[in-house]
Amino acid sequence: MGYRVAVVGATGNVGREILQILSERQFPVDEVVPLASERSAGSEVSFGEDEVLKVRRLDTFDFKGIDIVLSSPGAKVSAVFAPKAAAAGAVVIDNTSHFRMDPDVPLVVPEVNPQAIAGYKKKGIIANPNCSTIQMVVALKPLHEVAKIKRVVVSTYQSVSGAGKEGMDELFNQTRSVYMNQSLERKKFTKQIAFNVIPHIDVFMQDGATKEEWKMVVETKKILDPNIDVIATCVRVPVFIGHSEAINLEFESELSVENARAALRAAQGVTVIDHRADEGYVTPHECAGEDDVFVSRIRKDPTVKNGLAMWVVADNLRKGAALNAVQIAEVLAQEHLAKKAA
Ligand code: 11C
Repeated sequence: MGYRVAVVGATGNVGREILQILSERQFPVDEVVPLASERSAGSEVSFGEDEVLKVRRLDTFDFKGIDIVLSSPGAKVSAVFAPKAAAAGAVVIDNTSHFRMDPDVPLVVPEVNPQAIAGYKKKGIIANPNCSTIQMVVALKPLHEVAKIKRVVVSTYQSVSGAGKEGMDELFNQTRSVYMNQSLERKKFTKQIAFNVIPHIDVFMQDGATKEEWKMVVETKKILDPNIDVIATCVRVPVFIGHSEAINLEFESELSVENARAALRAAQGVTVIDHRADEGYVTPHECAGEDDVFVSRIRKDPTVKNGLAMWVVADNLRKGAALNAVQIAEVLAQEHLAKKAA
């Protein structure tokens, strides 16, 4: 016997990827229900190679009988429907920022803190972290285990798909307009994104950081270790899929480049491609469609005691969102809802 799974935000970038990954990984489903706003209801989405599912309305849907909800609408939508779905008996794995810092909601990356999943019982909700945090903590965890990390300085190079389908359309349309000598339309981003970079993702906070940067700080502390200090600069770049991060680490004790590479090579969900030669590193273009977090350019940071620098890329729609959510559902199904496993 399998599970009845609802996918909320099924027509968005992440929702479509969730449907694809559920099918690819043969998650044991009896039924999959795609849900979205009234505007998208009635449209069709693909599930696997040859199934087409009709999208239903989220606002009037009755979650009774649904076991797991994989959710990726806007944060305001999650705030309203997730507690209702949980009250009806479903476990909600929510991809929005709304519940992440709630102490009664676990924030989970299965390679890093799978034990936290048990906390779902408090509210029936598990939060999926922000994409830029997920790929970073997957790469930090194996290093933190061998030589405690004290401080992280990270600069991100985030693709436009993090801003949804409209973000991808804006990059495409602006690029075309530049080549056609037409005026550029700007809706989603605060500045021109074609042939540019924008050091501004999400809203500004009081201290001058953006909310995206704040998320990387507080989410890393919640998932990995509250004692790690993090400073982030998050930048939008004209790349369609794949977030990149230049990370500088300061450890409590010395960690050689060789031992760091060995720890990362042994870690689940990490691929090390690190040759000091042309093409001996991974770019976002190459990681699109891949599941792993890729680590390259591992080297000493001689400007601090016990420092290392590295380059980390991952597909933000897969490991940064949909895949991480499905992996949480897999652990939930195998270890917590086991009575219903096929
Ligand atoms: C971006 N990281 O690239 C964001 C998207 O808190 O889940 C995901 C926002 C979030 O724009």
